[in-house]
Amino acid sequence: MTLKFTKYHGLGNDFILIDNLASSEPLISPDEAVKLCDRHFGIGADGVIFVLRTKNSTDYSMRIFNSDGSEPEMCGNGIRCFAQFITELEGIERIGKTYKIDTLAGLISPTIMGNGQIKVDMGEPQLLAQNIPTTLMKKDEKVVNELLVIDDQDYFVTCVSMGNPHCLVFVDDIDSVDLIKVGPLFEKNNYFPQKTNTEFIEVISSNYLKMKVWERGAGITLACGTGACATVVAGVLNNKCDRSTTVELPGGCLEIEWSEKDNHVYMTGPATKVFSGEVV
Ligand code: ZDP
Repeated sequence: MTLKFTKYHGLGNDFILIDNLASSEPLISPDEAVKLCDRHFGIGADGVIFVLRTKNSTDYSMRIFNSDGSEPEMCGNGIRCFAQFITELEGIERIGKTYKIDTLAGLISPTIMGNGQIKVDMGEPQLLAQNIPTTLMKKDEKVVNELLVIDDQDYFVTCVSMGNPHCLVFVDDIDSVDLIKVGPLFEKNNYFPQKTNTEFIEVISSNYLKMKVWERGAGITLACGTGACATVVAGVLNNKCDRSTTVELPGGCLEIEWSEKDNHVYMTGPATKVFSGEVV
């Protein structure tokens, strides 16, 4: 089978986008996605994203496979790439247009802002332990600045779900965090039954945070959109930042706002096309 694809990235978090509109099920299996994501034997990406025919009143449906073949509920950088890719498939400039996208985390609405920028209504963050999910606290309690001991070291963590699980850790100096060593210990920790994405955050000022991420199912990536949203939610819960804050990731900056009005998190950032091609 030959498969047409387009490569996009959102701040260096890179994805293989597949026009899957002919069907409501992904054209390739998770195992095939792992091969395509391989940076030496495949195209190379942090994940594969499918633009699918929707089964409900939304405009399109999105599914994602991580580079290890697991399937996350949502992907923040991915949905910006998804929205930009749709305008390419539709062949029309769509500045100002808001799409309704069906994801495993529910309805997500990206708006095309022009200049390659996309603003996404990421919905409401979930804070109760059972919805992260984590067993660090009782089911109906929030996890804000709680002690988690990993490899004999104390970490104070806050947990937020943006559809997918995030464990947020504020540290004095993110450069001192050995992500390759500690990332997997958080990801596969028993307190997180669905595993977890983990973000280490340094507060630069009340509206500027620096973050680096170990992603569930993908490892170190240059950016994580859902993670940046979860970072600002955790920052507000811990009185460390404003509701409207810039998050600097290794691949660049995202503007995040946790709205007081509707409790939704809004993320603004770029989506960039790299190339398109065909794989055999
Ligand atoms: O939750 C997970 O398993 C993540 N690896 C999904 C991907 C998240 C992403 N980095 C984002 O930008 O939200 C794409």
